[in-house]
Amino acid sequence: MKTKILKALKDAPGYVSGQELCKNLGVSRTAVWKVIRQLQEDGYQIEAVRNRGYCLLESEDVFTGEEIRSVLHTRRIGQELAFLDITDSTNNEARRRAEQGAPDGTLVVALEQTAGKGRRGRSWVSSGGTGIWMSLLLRPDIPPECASMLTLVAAMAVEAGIFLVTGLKGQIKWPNDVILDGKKVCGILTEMSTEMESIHYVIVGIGINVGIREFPEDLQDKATSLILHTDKGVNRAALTAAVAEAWEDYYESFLKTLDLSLLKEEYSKNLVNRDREVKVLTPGNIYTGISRGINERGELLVETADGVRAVMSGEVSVRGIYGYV
Ligand code: BT5
Repeated sequence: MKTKILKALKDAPGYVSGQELCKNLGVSRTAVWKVIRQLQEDGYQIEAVRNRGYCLLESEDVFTGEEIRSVLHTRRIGQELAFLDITDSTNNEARRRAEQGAPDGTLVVALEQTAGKGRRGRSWVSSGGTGIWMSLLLRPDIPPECASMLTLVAAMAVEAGIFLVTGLKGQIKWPNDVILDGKKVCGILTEMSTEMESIHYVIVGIGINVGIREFPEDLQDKATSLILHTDKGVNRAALTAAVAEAWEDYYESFLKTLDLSLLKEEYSKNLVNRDREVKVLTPGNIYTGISRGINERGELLVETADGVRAVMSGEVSVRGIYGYV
């Protein structure tokens, strides 16, 4: 009912009468009034005027499950949505839900993570109310070796979502970062559970720094957040919805070919180090070359003196010659 009332308020050009809400939803005036109170507590500014009804005033950045639902236009992602005030990691929460049978497309979002994860046991700074910490639960019918490409698909969706909502033009650092002005604004962690040769489920975890103004010292040189690049506020619900919507479009292209044939050109165009010299760090070897974009399997093509090498993600890091990017 909360979502329905919020939607009615949003859709109305001015006031919506309490009576009308009661009639349309088949509930009492007190029930409507209670929901209005809850919405006000969530941060919505709702004006209540005798004989006219309720009117939703412009609200800055209300970040709740209801708000996401009210702006989300997806076919699958987020139709099942869990919005939590706090959790250890949205990837862990999505995994727990997956084990309980949560459907494909389930979206888990949290205001705060107490144990946000990066790749290979690294941690992800995700303090309360400063970012979008979200995980998509997918149950795709694809071979396990294709799953790492979903990280690249997610990076494209984040880059597109950020541009749509803020006008800021990010770039992608292969394979899993979105970069703004040379620093990391988003990281992606894809995890999966396999059964024999097939995928049981995949979890794509996305962390977008929105309102962090100061980072821990060791991250100051390489991390940034959206608020540091715009003087307008960033609406987190709108951005969550935009990323989910962009994800669906890119994912559909991926599913057509089970690779990145249809996406590699756009991905490569947005690559931060395209046609520049990069350093490839593998466990036993470091070499340099020119980054030339990705191939259809999502491998980074690096042109070296001995020819073009296709670098697989995994144990590899790629750095610019002069620093992180
Ligand atoms: C990543 O790993 O970039 C993946 C981050 C995924 C986070 C999301 S949040 C929602 C979901 N739930 C989770 O628990 N995780 C996902 P990696 O490439 O390994 O980068 C990790 C490194 O980035 C750390 O070692 C730090 O150096 C740096 N870092 C940590 N927190 C950061 C932040 N908030 N912004 C930018 N850089 C950060």
